[in-house]
Amino acid sequence: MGALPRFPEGFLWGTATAAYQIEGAVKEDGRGASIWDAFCAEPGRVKNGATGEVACDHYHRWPEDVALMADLGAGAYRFSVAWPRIQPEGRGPADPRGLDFYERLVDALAERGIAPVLTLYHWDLPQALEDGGGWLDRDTAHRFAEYAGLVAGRLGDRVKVWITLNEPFVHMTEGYGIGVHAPGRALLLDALPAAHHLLLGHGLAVAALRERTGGQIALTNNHSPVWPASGSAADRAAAAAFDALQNRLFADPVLLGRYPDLSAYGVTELPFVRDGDLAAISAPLDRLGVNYYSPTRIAAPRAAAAPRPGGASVLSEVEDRLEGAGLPFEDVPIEGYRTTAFGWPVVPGGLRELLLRLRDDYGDALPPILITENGCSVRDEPGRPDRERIDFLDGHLRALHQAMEEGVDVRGYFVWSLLDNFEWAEGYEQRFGLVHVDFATLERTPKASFHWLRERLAEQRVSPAPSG
Ligand code: IFM
Repeated sequence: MGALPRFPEGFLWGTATAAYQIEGAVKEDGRGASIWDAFCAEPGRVKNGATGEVACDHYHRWPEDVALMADLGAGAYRFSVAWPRIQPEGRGPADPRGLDFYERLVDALAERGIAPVLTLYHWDLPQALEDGGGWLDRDTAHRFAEYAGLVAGRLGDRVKVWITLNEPFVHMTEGYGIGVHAPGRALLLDALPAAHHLLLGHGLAVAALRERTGGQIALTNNHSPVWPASGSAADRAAAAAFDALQNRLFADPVLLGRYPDLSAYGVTELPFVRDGDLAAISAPLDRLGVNYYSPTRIAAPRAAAAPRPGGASVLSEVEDRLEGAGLPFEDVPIEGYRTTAFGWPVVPGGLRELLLRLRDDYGDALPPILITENGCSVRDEPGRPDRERIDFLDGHLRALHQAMEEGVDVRGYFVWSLLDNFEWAEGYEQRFGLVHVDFATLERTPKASFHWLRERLAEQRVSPAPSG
């Protein structure tokens, strides 16, 4: 291992977090309820009954977290704003206390020379909007643009990059499609209007942001190279169908102004799309945020579902429902790679493959890319060598550099995550942080990967590192 190849001058190096996963203080300073507060309160939804009520208590400990970033030598920080802190009911005037909190954070980052990269929506919809239909309701897109305007009205002069949405694919499928995330709705393909309204919200927010900021504007998708399980025509068709959902549904409308072919799902018309929507959705972007974790391996669905061993866990119920839904693909394990604590295969080359593919598929329509999330969960404790995370980051950064050498325009890389945090339905079991958090005492302890990255960032700044 050792020094990384040299990345270009001005490349943004940062860490990423999200409001509900770290802030806590869910009832403080007028914050309204979010769909995640409601979801966590439902028994059986989140492992061990965990909630984001305290999380990392970042709402109070943010100065310590900013100091950690400065110590790391990071040049940027990607965080998200909790919509219910700004508009507790999802509409109407902003609560100044919410804006004050993020203003203090942004100013403290600037004092340390850390560029703020602000995500407006990382899944914490105000519950009041969900009560009115959430993202299934077109009005939520308009409410989102209103909220974007309020945040940009206060911070438009200071935020370098604005990301409208984080991973709308995950939000739609897990939140509205199969219900393992908030708001816990299991509508399968009837969740598609949520996809369109998220995209419309993105497009309307871009317009609201452009009026109020000269900062760069982006959307973050999570992308995954899709590998057919075999060379058979059936497996290749299944992989193409899955690709349309995971990679194209939230990228084609934005970059190309049209929806991908969803006929494999029996979807040939999208009655909720109105005239002018696609023009709003495809407003030019300055950056595309790409989150990468692993490839996906896809096979044609089995003709008859084999009986599933084991009890009726939430997950097996979901899988049974999916099998019954007649989807045109089946997710199959990737073998032959090490896996993270989550069980995700570690495939650094998948990042290069994905970036080359985005370039080839979208050509001139592809804006410069920011890798807005990449990282892994490790079963770690302070004092452990944290070798797995170091290997993961080293391998992925080398693969990223390779893709850049092959001509993909990437301008930054953000490790998920700065801190161990609330990992959604997994509660606190999956630890993604460069910094260990003891959830009993909230003490932060930088891990070996933090120290490793600090050294690599220092090398990038001070001397030309050997390439190759
Ligand atoms: O923790 C999540 C994050 O909120 C969105 N992207 C993937 C991460 C790891 O699962």
